[in-house]
Amino acid sequence: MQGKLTALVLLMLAHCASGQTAKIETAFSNSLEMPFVKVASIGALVCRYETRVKDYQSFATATILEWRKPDFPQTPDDPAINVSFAEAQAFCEWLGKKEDRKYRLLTDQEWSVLAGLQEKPEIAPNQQPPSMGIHHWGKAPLSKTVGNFCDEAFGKKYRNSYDAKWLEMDDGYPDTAPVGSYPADANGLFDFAGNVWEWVDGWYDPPKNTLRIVRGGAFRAGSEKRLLASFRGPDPYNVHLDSVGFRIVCEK
Ligand SMILES: [Ca+2]
Ligand SMILES: [Ca+2]
Repeated sequence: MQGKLTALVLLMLAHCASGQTAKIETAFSNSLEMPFVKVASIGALVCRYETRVKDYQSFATATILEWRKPDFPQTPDDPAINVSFAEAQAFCEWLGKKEDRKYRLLTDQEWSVLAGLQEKPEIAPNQQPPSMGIHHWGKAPLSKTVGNFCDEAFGKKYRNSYDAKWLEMDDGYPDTAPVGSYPADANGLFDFAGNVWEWVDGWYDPPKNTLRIVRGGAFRAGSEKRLLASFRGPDPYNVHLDSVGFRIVCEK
């Protein structure tokens, strides 16, 4: 019953958020009650949420993984952060074994398709041209409802301790927000733009293949360059950052 209610609420939220009559249904919820939606453009089931603290805690507890908490408070529904690329992959493997399903991260190319970019896949991620006019949330102007970015709420809290340019608007959250605090995008995905950067599968710098990729912007992202949908954050596979989490895909 609770699962049905959750699906109904998500459907209503997606409906209200889009302002359109497009029907976005949660295809299924897994054993951690992570809701997935079928996204036709990439032929996959994509989790509507960034992986949450409570999801990742289940993995950390089961595998006795040491997991460093951030310097700011988070609810169980906030996105899991301080998770490396390797650990995000390990979460997918653990969950897949537990449920006899196949989970993985989105690929860098899939992310671009979901962001509405028409990139040439033969061009390396670090050579892709900037998507001028297309931001993580699309072509609409920046507003406080497009997602959780580096805004005045961030500025008020970190003004003396963090050297960043913040946006002249207040989205209400200085650091991470509980997933689903902002409207879903046209695919039914929450926080695809902002909140936390998300690890994607692929190499930033082929053929050297030394760095992994994060996409989508985060509560620490405020510069014009980092708000473009084409922007990739290059990071080592084993780094732990308090603005980086991940989103998973289910293949079966
Ligand atoms: Ca914010
Ligand atoms: Ca995100």
